[in-house]
Amino acid sequence: MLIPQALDIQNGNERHIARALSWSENQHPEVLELLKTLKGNAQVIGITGPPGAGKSTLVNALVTHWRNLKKRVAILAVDPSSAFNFGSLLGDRLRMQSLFLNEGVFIRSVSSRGSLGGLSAHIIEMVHVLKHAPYDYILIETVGVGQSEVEIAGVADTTIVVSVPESGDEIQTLKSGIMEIADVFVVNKSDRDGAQTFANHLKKLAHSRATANWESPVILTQAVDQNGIAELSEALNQHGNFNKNTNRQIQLFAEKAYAMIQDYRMRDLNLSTIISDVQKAINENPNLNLFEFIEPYFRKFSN
Ligand SMILES: Nc1nc2c(ncn2[C@@H]2O[C@H](COP(=O)(O)OP(=O)(O)OP(=O)(O)O)[C@@H](O)[C@H]2O)c(=O)[nH]1
Ligand SMILES: [Mg+2]
Repeated sequence: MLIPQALDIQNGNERHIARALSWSENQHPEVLELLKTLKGNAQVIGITGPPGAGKSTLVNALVTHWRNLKKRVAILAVDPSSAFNFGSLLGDRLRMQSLFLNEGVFIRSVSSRGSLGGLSAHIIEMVHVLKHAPYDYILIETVGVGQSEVEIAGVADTTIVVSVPESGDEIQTLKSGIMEIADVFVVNKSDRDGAQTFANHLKKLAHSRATANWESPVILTQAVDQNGIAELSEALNQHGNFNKNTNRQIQLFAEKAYAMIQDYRMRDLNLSTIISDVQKAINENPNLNLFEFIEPYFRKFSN
């Protein structure tokens, strides 16, 4: 079995990169030792938005743009766990095949499995591996259903929220949560009616919640025709530079640390073990007290 080496990852050896990513996904006992030796500061860009908004097309367009500039890109495609989206995922695989053939582009699908309402620990680890590898940008694409889009905001340095002009209800959806996570707004399919009006609405919203340091720009794109992509890339670079100089970095680091601590603490604990513990305890004491029962687990955590 190949043991992933930091130096090989740094040199861009895809077998070593892939193996290290598998170590994270499978919670290999030595993954922590490996991760401790890795470092890097490529910009991590999350891209989210409702199904069909054009996220995958945008990823394709951005990668095309960056490859023309000789930039190297890694893509993590976060699989929605529900069967409902399976069809679109297969479509993505087919479309992404042209990227696969492109040297300097690395693509990996990951599941969005099991996180406790927080960040998915294995995705944080996988991003850490990819940062050590020689990529200029790391893109994470999620399907915007459920909470995966909010999770991604904690992993990404820069979050793009993609929407499309046609639905007036869209603004309502954006207001209810995912608005907060956008560092850059994209109005894709801007070839359609109402794109400019919709973008103006978004601009007002973005302005109303701007900080002294950053107001999320609204970029109109036509991903299928590569329109607006250079402008989007420029906005991403600007946000990347802005990020280096603010408290936001501390906030992001702390959120990731919190998610990882939570994950590692819970690792040797699962519901089926607890069920069998409860069975034993109830046999001994039919009036088992819940809080007496859980206390030993806390003690286990605190050493
Ligand atoms: N008219 C128009 N169509 C576009 C544009 N960008 C993407 N599309 C089309 O919109 C459809 C959905 O695009 P995808 O890139 O698969 O969207 P997605 O957000 O990745 O979709 P899911 O992965 O299912 O959430 C495809 O048929 C694209 O060709 C655009 O700028 N204009
Ligand atoms: Mg897609």
